[in-house]
Amino acid sequence: MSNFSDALAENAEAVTQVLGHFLVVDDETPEKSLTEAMRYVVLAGGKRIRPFLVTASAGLFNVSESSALRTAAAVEMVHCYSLVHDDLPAMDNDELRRGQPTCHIKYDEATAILAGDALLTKAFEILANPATHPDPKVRCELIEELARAVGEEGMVGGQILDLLSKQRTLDKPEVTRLQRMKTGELIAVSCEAGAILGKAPEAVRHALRAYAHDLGLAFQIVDDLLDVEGNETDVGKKTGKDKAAGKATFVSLLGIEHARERAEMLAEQAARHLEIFEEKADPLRNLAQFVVERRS
Ligand code: GRG
Repeated sequence: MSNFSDALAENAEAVTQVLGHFLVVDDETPEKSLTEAMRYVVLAGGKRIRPFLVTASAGLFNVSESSALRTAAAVEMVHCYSLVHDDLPAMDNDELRRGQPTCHIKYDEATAILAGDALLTKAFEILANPATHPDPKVRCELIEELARAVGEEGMVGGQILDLLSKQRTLDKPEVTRLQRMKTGELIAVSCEAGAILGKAPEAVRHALRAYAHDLGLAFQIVDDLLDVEGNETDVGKKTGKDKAAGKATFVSLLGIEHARERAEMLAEQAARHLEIFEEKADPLRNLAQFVVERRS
């Protein structure tokens, strides 16, 4: 697994450089505090799992490094926006993220809202640029799929279900649907992005979607486990929040042991969907294992 950690770190470094290149602070402008806040958010680390999914899936289809990294950076910007808005007082009201003060604590609430908004829109600006892919149809499809994954049918819809879940305890199918929307759809589009960039046929895309579906659920179960078993220093954010909020999670519904077994089973199942890619999909197989073994 240490080779995989190196590969993840190397990819994270490459994506971080591209992110930095897209967000340059112009000291001459009065609005520079907004760019500073955007940089603070995206350059704060994080595991960069979604960008890894983009570049690993792009690697299956001989996509150029520059196309893959630009798309990976756009996806990470959307992820970072969601974290900034999720941490706001109106949502989860968190003060720690990736081991450092959340954006609204470091700056202020208005700046955090605007930094999130600007990261979301910047992501689509990057995808629309011909430097991301010469074929406008490919760029349109990337934009459409990402927008669908993070809008009301996906991440934002999942977030409202999550907020509403404080009023009523959800059952297992409801929690599964919520999590699939809130975290699963962005993970799925990250996997599919490589196939879109590589103009891959539908059967191949179907296999990647099946992998991503299982991976997304495994990821979320481990996230729930970390909320119960992890500590603030390792996880980089406050833990024990789900129980305090009285929220139904995979852990509250299945118990710790069964939740862990389910996550491991899903990661194995995810890897089985990759057989058609043979050893070229090893980075995606290793990621599935990493997701269930992670401690942060
Ligand atoms: C506010 C529009 C809006 C959406 C919020 C995804 C989301 C919806 C909120 C994030 C809050 C959260 C803790 C969700 C659970 C799963 C998750 C996305 C965890 C964070 O992702 P990691 O572990 O984080 O990949 P890093 O920091 O490594 O990038």
